[in-house]
Amino acid sequence: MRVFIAGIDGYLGWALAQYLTARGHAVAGADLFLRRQWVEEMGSWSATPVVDIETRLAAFEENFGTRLLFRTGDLCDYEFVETFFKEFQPEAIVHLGEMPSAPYSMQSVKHAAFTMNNNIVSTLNILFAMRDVVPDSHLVKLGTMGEYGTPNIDIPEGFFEIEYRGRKDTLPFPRQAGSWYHQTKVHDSNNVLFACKIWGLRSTDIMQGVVFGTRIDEMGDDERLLSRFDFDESFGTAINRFCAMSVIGHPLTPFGKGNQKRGFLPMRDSMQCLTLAIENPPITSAYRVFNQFEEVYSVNELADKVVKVAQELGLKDAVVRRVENPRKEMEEHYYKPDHQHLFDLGYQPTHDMEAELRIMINDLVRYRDRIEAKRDLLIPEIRWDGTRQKVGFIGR
Ligand code: USQ
Repeated sequence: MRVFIAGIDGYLGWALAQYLTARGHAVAGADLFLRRQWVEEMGSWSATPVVDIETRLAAFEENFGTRLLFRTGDLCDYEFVETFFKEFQPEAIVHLGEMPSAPYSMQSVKHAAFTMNNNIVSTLNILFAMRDVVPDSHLVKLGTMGEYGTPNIDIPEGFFEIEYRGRKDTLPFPRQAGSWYHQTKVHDSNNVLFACKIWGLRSTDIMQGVVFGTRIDEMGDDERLLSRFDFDESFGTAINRFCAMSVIGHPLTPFGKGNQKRGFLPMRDSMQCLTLAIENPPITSAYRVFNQFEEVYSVNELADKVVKVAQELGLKDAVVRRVENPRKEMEEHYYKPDHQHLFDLGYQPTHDMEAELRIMINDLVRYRDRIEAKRDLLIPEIRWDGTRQKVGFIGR
């Protein structure tokens, strides 16, 4: 299948290009290297060294025996998207090309507006280019479990049946996003659903949980193929940050009570699930929603797991110390999202989180100096109330 990846230089995009190519798909992709710039703006860098795109592409060709069709360009530029689609004629389009960080979007009106524009317009351009160039292709759009928030009832996969004043309907489940970034994903979902309705497009909206991991097997021993691995407060996700902290003896930092729950999945499961969605498109025009995560954990449970594995690996300074929560979010809540659709397609979860953590921590020990050099960035300072000040320790 011809698969176009928007955001192919990013954390997931670069891994997905390898995963799909290894399975015989023809992959093309675009990127403007904004992720590299945003992390630099935060004063940080990836723990794993990220080589320039030419070196990445050369490594890809050496390892996979085929050259990626890559173009540098802005998904907010309609002409760029349309021209690329005309040239490549994708059968599947995976949209990973968005600004993915909640804290980054919460910094200022400039950052919130940039995130809104970048994410919503890029998706809109892809939808219009699909309509006009490749109407039979299938959009696999990366949304987020964070669109739902943490309601006090079970979370279905996108839609739910409701009866109100004696009448019944199936409607999109209410969204309660917790950051300007997460709000962009809600707006995207509305736009994708609408485009499917009016133009008969096919789309899978992936409500993905928090991803963790340094690698997938396809990367082998070639350092140039490794994913980027961010650990700063904006672009590092919770488990990834905890693993980075454990290797330099920095306390792991659950926010607030640490009982907030999320769905998590290792990068290798994210690849498996995205590929299942790509290889099993809806037959006819449809907007379908997959909740994509492996298991639900609280942040405290994760921190404890990371400490356990780190200590087993000889990192005796790994400890947990909760910090003030810079976000506005529920720290204790009900959380029960459904996730059946991917299992129906054959998803086999990795399950062994400790094995994954061992791989990650071993990888990161090699790059300890790069994490140590940015130690000062581990304690967050971007607060949801608009102020900016490092949070303090509050617990064990
Ligand atoms: N958290 C801590 N300590 C930390 C970092 C985070 O307790 O040092 C907490 C946060 O307060 C939050 C949870 O861990 O309750 C998850 O935070 P996160 O930074 O790992 O993830 P989040 O901001 O939700 O965003 C990440 C990705 C985003 C994706 C989302 C999926 O950056 O692109 O959409 O995960 S989900 O969380 O399911 O919405």
